[in-house]
Amino acid sequence: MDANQYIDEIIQDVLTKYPWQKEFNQAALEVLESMRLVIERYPKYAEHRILERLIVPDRVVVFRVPWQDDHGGYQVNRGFRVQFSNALGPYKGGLRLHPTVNLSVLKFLGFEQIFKNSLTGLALGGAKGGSDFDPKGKSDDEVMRFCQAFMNELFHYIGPDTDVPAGDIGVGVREIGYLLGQYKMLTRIYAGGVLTGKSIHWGGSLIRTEATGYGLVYFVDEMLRIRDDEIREKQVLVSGSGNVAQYAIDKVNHFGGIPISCSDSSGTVIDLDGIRGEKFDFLLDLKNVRRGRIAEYAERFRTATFYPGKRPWGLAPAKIALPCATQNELDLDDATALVENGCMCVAEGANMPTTPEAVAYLQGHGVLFGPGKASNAGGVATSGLEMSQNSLRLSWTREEVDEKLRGIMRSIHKRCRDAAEEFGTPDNYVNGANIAGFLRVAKAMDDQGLV
Ligand code: NDP
Ligand code: 2IT
Repeated sequence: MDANQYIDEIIQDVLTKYPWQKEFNQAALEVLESMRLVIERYPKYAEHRILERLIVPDRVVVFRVPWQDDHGGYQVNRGFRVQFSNALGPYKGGLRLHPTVNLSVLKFLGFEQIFKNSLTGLALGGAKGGSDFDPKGKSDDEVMRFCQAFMNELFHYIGPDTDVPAGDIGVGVREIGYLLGQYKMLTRIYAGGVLTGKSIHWGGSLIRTEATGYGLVYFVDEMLRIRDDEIREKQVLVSGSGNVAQYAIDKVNHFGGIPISCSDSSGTVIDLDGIRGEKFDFLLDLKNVRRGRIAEYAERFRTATFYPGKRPWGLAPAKIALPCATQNELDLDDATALVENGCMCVAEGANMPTTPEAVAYLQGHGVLFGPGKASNAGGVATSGLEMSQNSLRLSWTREEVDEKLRGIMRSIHKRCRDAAEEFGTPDNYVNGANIAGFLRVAKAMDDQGLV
């Protein structure tokens, strides 16, 4: 068995089958490249066609979502759920509401979720879903009617032991509330464990809201320890200003670092004085309550400057960069600017925010690079902890959940480093995450026969 030839053939097959699924192909190719090392050592996984099976979702559900706007107008969106793999546990992964959502985006997210969930060490399969609905500018009532219409179809396919959706871009506690309400109406069952990211007042877990951002910074802390370094007093560039960005900023402050940027799709705010205290509270209120634009931050605080249409990466020097908005938001030019400005660590809060060329450049210049499927796994890991609490009918304290989250991030970091080292590419967290994530899933698939 020539491992390289075998992988080349699978890559060719993926590329010719779905040339238009750019995001999925990008995510699949990255994993397949890491698999060259694995197949050489485990030819049995090639004989058993584990990779060919893993790149095809178990199933994809596509449906119509009809809803009524506040003016009585009829609206229609597309709804999706990609159930990728349940080798390790029930399908698990978020729902994204954004106009750019399509099958390619959700397949990339569902595929990465398999490896991410495997890395957590919990019993979670991989899935993703969502809609091309745009929540921007919609009233609460419109969002509610949309969520109800979305659940009218989705409820057939989910359940606490079947498939457990959660939040992602455009989906937070408000949307999860409307979704659970409709699930209850349709099934007459209070199955709290069917969704995670619930309000802490009715079945949610403490720390789930904070978990992705906190986990990301715990992961960065582990990476820096390898070089006998720490976050304290380092300037940190953060993109995005949603759930992940907010709590990454919060945790950077806890560690004594200086978060100096945040952004949204209209531009970037740089605040060299640090986004903290009253300014951090303003950010939370602006984005979570008033749902306003980030430019307002710079109108309110004189320490800040707003750069319309710009991403953060070249705007100010920083040792650490945390992309926390969306896919492919940090390209080769951005990576070059980061390195020129002395950046030594990039960790992904978003899913696949760094383009492949940028990843190669950063790794080639000695920058510690944490891929999202490892560094942002704290969110789904805490979703797993929410499911455990729902099954136990108990709630753990903030401290208990936070401690478990930190322990999980530590062990993910160790799994990545150990696998990277064992397979001959030390310090390469991309290979480490792909290989460690894959080996657990592959063993489960093999144990469970040809299905
Ligand atoms: P939110 O909806 O809370 O925030 C998204 C942020 O990213 C907003 O600031 C938004 O700006 C910006 N953004 C979204 N799309 C674009 C775009 N196309 N171009 C520029 N900016 C954009 O989402 P989350 O914080 O939950 O998610 C952010 C990232 O983290 C995503 O990649 C998600 O998949 C990933 N992630 C989320 C987890 C979670 O638990 N929520 C867990 C792990 C990963 P604007 O408001 O202007 O659109
Ligand atoms: O990308 C992700 O890991 C998430 N959006 C969180 C998924 C989850 O089930 O908590």
